[in-house]
Amino acid sequence: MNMSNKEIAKYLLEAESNRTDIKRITLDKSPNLTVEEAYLIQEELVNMKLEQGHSIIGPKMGLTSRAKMVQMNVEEPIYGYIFNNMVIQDGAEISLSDYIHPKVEAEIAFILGKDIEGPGITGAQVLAATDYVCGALEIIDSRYENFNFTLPDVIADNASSSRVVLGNRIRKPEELELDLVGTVLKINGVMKDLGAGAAVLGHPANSVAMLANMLHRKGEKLKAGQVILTGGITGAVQLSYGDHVTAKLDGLGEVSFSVG
Ligand code: OOG
Ligand code: MG
Repeated sequence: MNMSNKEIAKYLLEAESNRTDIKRITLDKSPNLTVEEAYLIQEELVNMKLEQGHSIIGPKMGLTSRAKMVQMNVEEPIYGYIFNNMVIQDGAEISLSDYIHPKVEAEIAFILGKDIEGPGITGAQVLAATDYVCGALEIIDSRYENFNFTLPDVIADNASSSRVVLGNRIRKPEELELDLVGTVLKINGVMKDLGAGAAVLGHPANSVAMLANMLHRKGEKLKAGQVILTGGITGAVQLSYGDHVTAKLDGLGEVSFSVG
């Protein structure tokens, strides 16, 4: 039985609001789903969130590092959208009961000073258009059982987006060598994963460039003021009750939250 894009988007949104996992849509609901169609479902889902009164803080990239591609068994970068109601304050406590099966990953975020419009955008152009960078923790919470999905499934599901914690040490991009930013992800003081900015497509600015070029295919662009997550440097780590999560990024300080 094939459902319309709107029906699938609604089904995914319901799983999110009921905090119940669902089988990936390519299993039975939409077995022949293509990447292009999956982005159309994502567009419906994004529009439904906008209609609910939420606003976009920026698009995000996902599956931009080898660590993430290997972990999720998906070989291509994707994008999704982060909304204002997904932002958690640095140091805050989240409640495990608000999620299905959340995981956390450490990232570098870009805050744009100028619009960036593809095609043909390079990392250097991105750096010139960026006002600030900061460290971030992204909480992902796939709506699919056991985070089991194919490329079109995860695109339709807004790239597993759930929450983001932005670090409060913001820096000008030229003050750092972003590819060399060492990153350590710790839970309750125990190191869970580590990496450097270069894990993300060689340099996190390349991730924003790829995003601008992908958005161009839809006639869209990145806008001044948007906050862009460039994708997990580290693999994602499952969250449990009582966890205190910290990411340390060289030159960008610490970002943290707790799980209650
Ligand atoms: C998809 C989301 C990927 C990242 O940073 O790689 C992502 C997933 O792994 O569920 O946000
Ligand atoms: Mg991410």
